[in-house]
Amino acid sequence: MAAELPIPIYTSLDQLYSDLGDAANHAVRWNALVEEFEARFGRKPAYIARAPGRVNLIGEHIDYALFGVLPAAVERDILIACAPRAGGADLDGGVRAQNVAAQYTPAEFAPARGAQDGQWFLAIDPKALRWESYVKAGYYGVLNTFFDDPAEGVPVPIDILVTGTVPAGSGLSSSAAMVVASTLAFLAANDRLAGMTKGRLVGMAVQNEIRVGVNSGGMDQAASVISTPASALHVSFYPRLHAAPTTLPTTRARASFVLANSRVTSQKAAHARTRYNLRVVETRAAARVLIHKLGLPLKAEDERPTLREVVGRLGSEPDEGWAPEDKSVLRAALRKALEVVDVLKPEGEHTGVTVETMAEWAGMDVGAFRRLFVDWIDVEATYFELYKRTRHVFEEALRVLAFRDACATFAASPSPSPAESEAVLKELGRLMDASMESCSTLYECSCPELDELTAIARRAGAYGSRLTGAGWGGCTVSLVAEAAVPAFIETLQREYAPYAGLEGAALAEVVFATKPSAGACGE
Ligand code: NG1
Repeated sequence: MAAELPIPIYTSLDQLYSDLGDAANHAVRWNALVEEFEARFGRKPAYIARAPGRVNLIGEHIDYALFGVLPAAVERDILIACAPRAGGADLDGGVRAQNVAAQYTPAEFAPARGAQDGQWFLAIDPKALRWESYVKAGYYGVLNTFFDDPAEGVPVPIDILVTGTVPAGSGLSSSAAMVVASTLAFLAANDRLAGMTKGRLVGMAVQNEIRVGVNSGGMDQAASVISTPASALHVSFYPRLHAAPTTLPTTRARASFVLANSRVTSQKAAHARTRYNLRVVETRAAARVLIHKLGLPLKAEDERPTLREVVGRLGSEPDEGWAPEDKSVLRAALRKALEVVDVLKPEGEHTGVTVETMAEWAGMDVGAFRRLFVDWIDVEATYFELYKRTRHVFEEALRVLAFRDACATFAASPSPSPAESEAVLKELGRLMDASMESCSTLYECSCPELDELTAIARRAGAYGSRLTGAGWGGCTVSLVAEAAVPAFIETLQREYAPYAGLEGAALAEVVFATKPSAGACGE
């Protein structure tokens, strides 16, 4: 299966970009990076790591509840050129990190072992996030995996130069692309790439992105590492990482996914306490409450279950999990879960509940509940929206299954008629719209600009339009008939106020059709 394949290593760009047909354009960027590296560090890079950003087609904010999602890698990517540096013992593992973009100032750092615990340490301040924090997050994975035992030696000193085309804070996951590319660069420079599977790289990247202050699920890292051209990737996480390419109907039904940047930067890390991480806590607390209220088995007193596990227990899932391809059992259990989700609705006016109510509902004492859920990651809220978040998660998980089914049925048709093409696009569009509505009203991860941009997209003829990624800013993704793309972009330009005056390359920077692309690799 896809996650068990090794990381591809290419010796020429045609091998990587052949499917995309534009190796030549990319060659200019890669060559410029090599020259810049030489100019700055006085020698050629030994290796270039590449990791793409991703667009999530459907399945928002359900990866950390361990439900399957459907992202695709985009062509925009992060490249990291690197080379080990000859040096003395004082340079052990030292890093000179530079970024081609001038606003990201150079950094030098070296990992150190804690005097008490002997654990590797690199300073990352999640509150004042700097670009090299993502480089450090990738480095942590390599240090802890390959240099844990002092007998394994020390990492080499290294110079790295980063460049990228994934806009930061746009919901296209530049952060995961940075962490994945950085992990790859440190693996390569330390000669530890041999035998590394894609699944293992995903695991390392997910664990270490948490160091940057966001308790993310594994969707972005999986999409960045495992994706294949022209497909979306169905990624599921329970009971283990599983990834299956899903053929999209866009080529045969002549449609495109168009990305549009709202130009509101999604401050995911800065607002994690009241947004992203709070959602993680709300879904975990809801899972624990459901287990108690529905009389389902609890594995340990201090268990912090996920909503996916609740659904499994409700459907009597075996320990080894349901077969990932058997969607009918999961679908049935999700429907059953939706029938009982009302137990999370409080009486009275407020839709949310306090810590005291959650503790009571979970059959726990307030102190223990607070320690387990509220003090676990730094979050801030008076009311926790268990009902709304849980309803979104269960319904969105069902929408992902329906989206996959529609893609699979269409892919199985040997020569689809125009009516079949229209029908599948309408169905996917309907699911995308429903997902947007739910993100906006139940999950509350949209913002006025994203609501407006998706409404304009629908008026401009999109089959469906939704925010992609964490939300609170960033990009939308719309499904649009191929022939209608130019007119669609024009309408967005005319009607969405933040695009006023944009044309040519400046407009193409914020609105563009995307082709699903290949995952992380090295050259
Ligand atoms: P973005 O903000 O687009 O990178 C984040 C999480 C995902 C997922 C989505 C919401 C990170 C690295 N990624 O995506 O795991 O939870 O939000 O679906 O934090």
